[in-house]
Amino acid sequence: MKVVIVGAGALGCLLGARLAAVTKVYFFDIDPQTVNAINSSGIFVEERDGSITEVRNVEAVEDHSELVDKIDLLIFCVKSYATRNAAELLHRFPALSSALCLTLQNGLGNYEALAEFFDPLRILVGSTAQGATLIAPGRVRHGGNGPTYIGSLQRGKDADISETVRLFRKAGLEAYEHGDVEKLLWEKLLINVGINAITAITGILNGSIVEIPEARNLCCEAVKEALEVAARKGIALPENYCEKVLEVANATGKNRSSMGQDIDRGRRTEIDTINGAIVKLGMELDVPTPVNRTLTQLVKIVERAKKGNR
Ligand code: KPL
Repeated sequence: MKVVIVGAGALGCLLGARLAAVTKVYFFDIDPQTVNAINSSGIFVEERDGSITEVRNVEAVEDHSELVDKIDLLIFCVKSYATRNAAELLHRFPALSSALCLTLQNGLGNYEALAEFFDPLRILVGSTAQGATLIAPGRVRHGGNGPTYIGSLQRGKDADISETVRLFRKAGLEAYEHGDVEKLLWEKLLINVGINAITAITGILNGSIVEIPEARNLCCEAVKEALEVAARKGIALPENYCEKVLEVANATGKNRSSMGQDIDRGRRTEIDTINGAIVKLGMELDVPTPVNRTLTQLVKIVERAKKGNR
């Protein structure tokens, strides 16, 4: 199975490094510095015990036409705002057009963006709790192991799902099939709704969400609104989901959320597909979402201010 990791960020590098032990892995990234770093030195993973795993047998391309091998699986790890552009670019290329696509990204709308260009029957949806932080292009710190769940929004995809799960497991990644990926996406979304914006705006680590009472309350208010939107959409989630979000904040306590890291680096955030997506859906479904609206606006202010400083 030949795999292309679309987006050599933190998660992309980690997954690519693990999968390269059992299959041919290419990286597709639009950043020339990243592509050069991977092609000249490979991927470095700083493991949790302090050791370094060096992975040399990978190739990176900046231009999809450099991919001549027929590709079996595209794993989308780009930021959610870049999914549509990446899919538009990649689907035209014959080596990729019949590949299976798997999105493991944060936020809502990734499946829909992929389905504009790829056959919806070839798209798998998943969520991973692998923790990773990008230290430099091609260099990643492994923050923690966690399960990856993979499923489909279409019926009859069991063979593709189990083959992909098998590939992950062969590479030493804990992976499972999931029968209700819409619920899975919402569960991940709620975690990001409750943690990411607050940590991004305030500069705190994930664990402080649990420790600081005001942060904890705000997190639960944002999650409560998102639960109301989910319920109006017919997605049943436990009412006390904030407890689960707080557990994740605690378990990833020493980490800065991905949105926090984006803000720290002066990069665009995924706010529009996380809290912003709740606001948009809330408007469509007539559910008030003032907390998520304020968090979205505050992230945008900080994002602009930080970009302006660069
Ligand atoms: O998914 C995450 C993110 O930062 O995007 C969490 C789970 C909040 C871990 O940081």
